[in-house]
Amino acid sequence: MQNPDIARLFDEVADLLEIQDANPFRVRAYRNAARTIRDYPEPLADLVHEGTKPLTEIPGIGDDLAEKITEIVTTGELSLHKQLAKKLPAGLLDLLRIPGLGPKRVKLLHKKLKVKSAADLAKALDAGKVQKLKGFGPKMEEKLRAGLGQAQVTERRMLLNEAETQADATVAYLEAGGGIDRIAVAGSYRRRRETIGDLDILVTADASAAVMDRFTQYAEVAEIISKGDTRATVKLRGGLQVDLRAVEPAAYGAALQYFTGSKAHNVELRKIAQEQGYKLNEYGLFKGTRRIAGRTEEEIYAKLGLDWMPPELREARGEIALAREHHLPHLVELRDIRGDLQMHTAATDGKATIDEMAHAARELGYEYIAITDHSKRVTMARGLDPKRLRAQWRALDEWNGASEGFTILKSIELDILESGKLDLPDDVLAEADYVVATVHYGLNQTEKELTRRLVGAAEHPLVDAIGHPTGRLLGKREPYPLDFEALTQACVDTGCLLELNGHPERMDLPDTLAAAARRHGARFVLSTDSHQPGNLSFMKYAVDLARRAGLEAGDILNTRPLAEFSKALKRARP
Ligand code: DGT
Ligand code: CA
Ligand code: CA
Ligand code: ZN
Repeated sequence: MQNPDIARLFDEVADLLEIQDANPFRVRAYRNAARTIRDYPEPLADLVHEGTKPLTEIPGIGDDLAEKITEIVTTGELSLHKQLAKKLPAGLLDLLRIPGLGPKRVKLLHKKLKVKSAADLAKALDAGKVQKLKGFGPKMEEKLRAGLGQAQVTERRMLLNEAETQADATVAYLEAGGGIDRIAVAGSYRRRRETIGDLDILVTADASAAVMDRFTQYAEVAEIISKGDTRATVKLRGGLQVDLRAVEPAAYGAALQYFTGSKAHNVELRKIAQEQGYKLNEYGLFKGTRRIAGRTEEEIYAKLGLDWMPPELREARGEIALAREHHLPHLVELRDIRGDLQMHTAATDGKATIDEMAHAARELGYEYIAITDHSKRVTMARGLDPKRLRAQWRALDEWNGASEGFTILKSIELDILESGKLDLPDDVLAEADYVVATVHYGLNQTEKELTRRLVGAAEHPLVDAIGHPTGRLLGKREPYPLDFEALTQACVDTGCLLELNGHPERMDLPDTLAAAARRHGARFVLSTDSHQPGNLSFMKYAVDLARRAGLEAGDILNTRPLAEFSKALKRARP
């Protein structure tokens, strides 16, 4: 059991409890535990098996949760989860995957309309019953209709960081068996999409049948879907499907290219090959029946007159034309990043102290960070009022005075209120080093209202950046309605930055919007929205996102040394 699998079980327990009207504190305890476990840097299964450190030393994990984690790791199941699930119709949990439906609404649909499945919900919608329920209305009805369609066509996708945990563990397991020459995870995973449908693993091996045997014996496998001598497909316990293919070394590059995709990129590429009198498939590039390339991706692209393209760009969004003209962008890399511009501490909804966050950031080689706790409107997180914020800033002045070679910027995640006003007065904002403004409330306003709020914030002289600009939460909440072009224009005009938030649940801005903003001349910052030191490693996902958007280091302000970064901020403009 990997950490994400344990976390998912706890999340589902929280959902089940909430649908069954359990004590809200109990629900919260499971949700918090799920989050902690998902972000925990070491596999909990190792802790359980090796017994080096008691689980209860993990913040937020008491005796009861520790016992449940041990049960999950040792038996692969959680009896509480089973008991709770037994009390409800099986289809009810599926409803939670529909955007807009949380446990509260699912509970109402179940109680009032006897909805037990997606099919029931579709019927209730058609009968016009749903919009009469309290808290639903015609707008929600429309959203559910759209969500229902989506949920039916697209199966559940896994967040990139969870898929990465599974990919790393699976590859390590396969390699430990020996006999593998080359191994790569291709597909959307290699393209670093923010969600992953399934994993596509390629190997070269002398005895491929033995590799397939080992693969299907992997302890994390819940179901073997198919198995042959050169190919097998399994489903892991967490629900993720994994394809494993063995190929000959002479075709490895061709297979890697083909299975990396995207499909749209491959279709374009195959057309180019045909135009030049070649045939391209997963076995190689062929002239008649003779294979003229296939060992590496580079030689295939080169034979077609193209530069090698980073997988992140292979979405048929113009990268092939750029590769032909030798004009591919020089994509930003993780090592270009010198600071992290969004994180929370225990002063609001984070888990660690300023010192712990700073220490961890320093270990990563950063030169600076911004502490961006919430402002007061976010009461759920005990957001900071001017008095508490100024006290924090005094502490930061002291910290900075006592340290060398590392700076903590005085900052705030400033709420843009429903009215469009900012949550803190200008005299406070003027004392900050960096301000990132975000929207958390009034998300059901119209596009016009939301656009006015965000554009207004971008135009404010003391707002340096717009954080998680679309507000999407992957698999949970759709972006709010927004005229993104108007926001981009305001950012370009005023020098306001757009944040690429690399928290795996956000990945916001989405890559296509970030690419569009770049074409308009916008500038960006990368951040993790960390709530504990372990989250700071999410920066790699922010970089993934930036690369998919075609961003270079020069487009991103926190690739610059502190003095240059600060000078380039809007607030430094004369
Ligand atoms: P996913 O798994 O939904 O996150 O996305 P992918 O891109 O990993 O898609 P997947 O697993 O269905 O297929 C892996 C790659 O194999 C895909 O990116 C391109 C290639 N591929 C699959 N089907 C086709 C096809 O019909 N035509 C072409 N040209 N390539 C295909
Ligand atoms: Ca895939
Ligand atoms: Ca696949
Ligand atoms: Zn936020």
